[in-house]
Amino acid sequence: IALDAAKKLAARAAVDQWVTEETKVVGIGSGSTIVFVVDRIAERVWKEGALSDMICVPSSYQARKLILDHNLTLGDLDRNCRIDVYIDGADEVDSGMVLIKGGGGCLMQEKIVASCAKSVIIIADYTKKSLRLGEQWCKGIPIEVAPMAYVPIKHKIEELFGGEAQLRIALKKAGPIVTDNGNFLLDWRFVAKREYNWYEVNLAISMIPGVLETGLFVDMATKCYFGMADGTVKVQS
Ligand code: DER
Repeated sequence: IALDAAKKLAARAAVDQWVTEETKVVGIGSGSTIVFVVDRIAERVWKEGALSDMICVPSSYQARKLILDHNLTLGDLDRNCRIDVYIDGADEVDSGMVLIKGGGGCLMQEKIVASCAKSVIIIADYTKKSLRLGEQWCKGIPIEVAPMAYVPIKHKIEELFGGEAQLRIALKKAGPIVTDNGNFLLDWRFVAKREYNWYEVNLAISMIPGVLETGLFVDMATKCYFGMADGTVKVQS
């Protein structure tokens, strides 16, 4: 089946499993797969008259617009910081459920909102499922950095862990990508053959002055739903 159909299968399975009448606050991730999640929630709200007074907390301007465009109730962490379930995509999921996220450049807000949720549900098509990080996703691990510090941070990461960290340049704007938070992004292409302890890598990179957040989501996912090429949904937990 087509990738979008696989994404839709994963999204539907996750929403129907994790968004119930008891769900008061749901965190909405960013990217292309999450669109199918918001579509399904809206279908339940507007076609089935279900999930009344449920609040959706966005993880980006994109997620915020999705919520508004579907006339769902918009919330924020100021008023709704106890989130029942956070649903989001991923760029890659390894066998230990370590995630690479940030392909869409929203990793900082995604990690913040995810950290406020009781359950973190990841949805993806089959191309995101790997044994080892880097098998499928070749664009590197996104890292959100203060604009003034991207060069020293780049050097520090390469000294510590090898590989190459590249400033993410915009396609439809001259110059670097600027995130929703006004920061730059480095994409760190790590050494594929090298054994990394991702927990330690995440900590070490996070401690470099000027690093706001990494796209390594370690020990954060509760369950992952993969839409498979044969039309089935595989659940990893
Ligand atoms: O940028 C992000 O973190 C997105 O959630 C990404 O990881 C998944 O994007 P996709 O659903 O478009 O593949």
